[in-house]
Amino acid sequence: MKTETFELKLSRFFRAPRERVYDAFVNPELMSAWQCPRGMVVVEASADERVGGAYRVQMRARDGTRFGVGGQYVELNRPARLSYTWTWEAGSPMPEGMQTLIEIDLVERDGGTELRMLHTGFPTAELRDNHHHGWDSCFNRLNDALDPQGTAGTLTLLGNPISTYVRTARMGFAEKGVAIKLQPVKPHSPELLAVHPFGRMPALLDGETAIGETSAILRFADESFGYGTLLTPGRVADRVQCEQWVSAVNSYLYDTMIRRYVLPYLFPKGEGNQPDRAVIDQAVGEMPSQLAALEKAYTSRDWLAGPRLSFADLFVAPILYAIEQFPEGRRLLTDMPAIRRAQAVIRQRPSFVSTGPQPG
Ligand SMILES: N[C@@H](CCC(=O)N[C@@H](CS)C(=O)NCC(=O)O)C(=O)O
Repeated sequence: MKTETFELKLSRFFRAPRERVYDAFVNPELMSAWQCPRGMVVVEASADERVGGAYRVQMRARDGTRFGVGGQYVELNRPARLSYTWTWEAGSPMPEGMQTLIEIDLVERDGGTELRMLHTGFPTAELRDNHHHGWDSCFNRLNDALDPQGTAGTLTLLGNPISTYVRTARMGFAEKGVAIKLQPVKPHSPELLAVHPFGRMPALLDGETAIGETSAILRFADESFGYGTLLTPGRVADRVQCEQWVSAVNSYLYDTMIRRYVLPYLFPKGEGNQPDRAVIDQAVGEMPSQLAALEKAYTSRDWLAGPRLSFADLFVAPILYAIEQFPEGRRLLTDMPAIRRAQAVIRQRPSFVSTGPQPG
């Protein structure tokens, strides 16, 4: 009796010639650049480019676990088509010895290449879906490697550059040295709602993968790129501090200092289109105790959580900059020497300089 199997069909456009896309499946150096999902690295790739020849990819997760996958080339028709078997090795999260087949067609289109993949032979729909997520992430990496725009060809951040949360996310990518495209959108606009279910900014698109909420976007940036420069503190105590400040921004600091202080100045809704004084005055009344907590945290060093920059500083710096643009915020900060010292340091960083709000 023939048992049912499941198949996966994917297609993806790359701004690269067919030969180059074809090489991505047979050239070990290029295979190393993309044949594992984001957050992992390929530690070894080999390929014997002939029909019946073997290829193998070994990848490593952040916790050090290694997974191997490999198979044989079944058909090699450069640069239009190739097919190969795909089998996970022992120790991988997929069933060992499960043999599937991958067929790739490469079609020239719009000055680039459309890749069509058919991956067949999955024993369950769940395994097919796991591979779908995996391939989406791998193709994002392939795009990073092939697209003349690099990562900016794949990563689009949706949001208004004036938003402090958008600046936090942009600073995170800049700190990681990862180029992104910024797509200006309005809160709750259809384009934003299509990516972020609550219509808030920023939201990120990595190819077809959507991510909302600034801390999730920073987590994605931190763990997917640049292993050498983590924005998450290494020590548990510092990680806890970091999370404490991120939560404080999301729960109180943004609400007081931006939503009820800066925004009423920027988008006046009071009588005669003037800033609503009652709203502003109430927020100003809450600011000294919040700033005092930050002043205390910055007293012994320039960073909020541990010996170097972390998510926490990326969340806080754009807010402090924003309140300083208005009279009460500027006045309150004159009494906060530790905050001013620490802000002077972070404001020197290219990530801060390159993400400043546009004049007007
Ligand atoms: N918790 C969200 C908050 C994002 C947020 O509130 N962004 C503001 C812009 S700075 C926004 O979209 N505001 C629109 C609104 O409040 O409806 C995050 O961390 O990303």
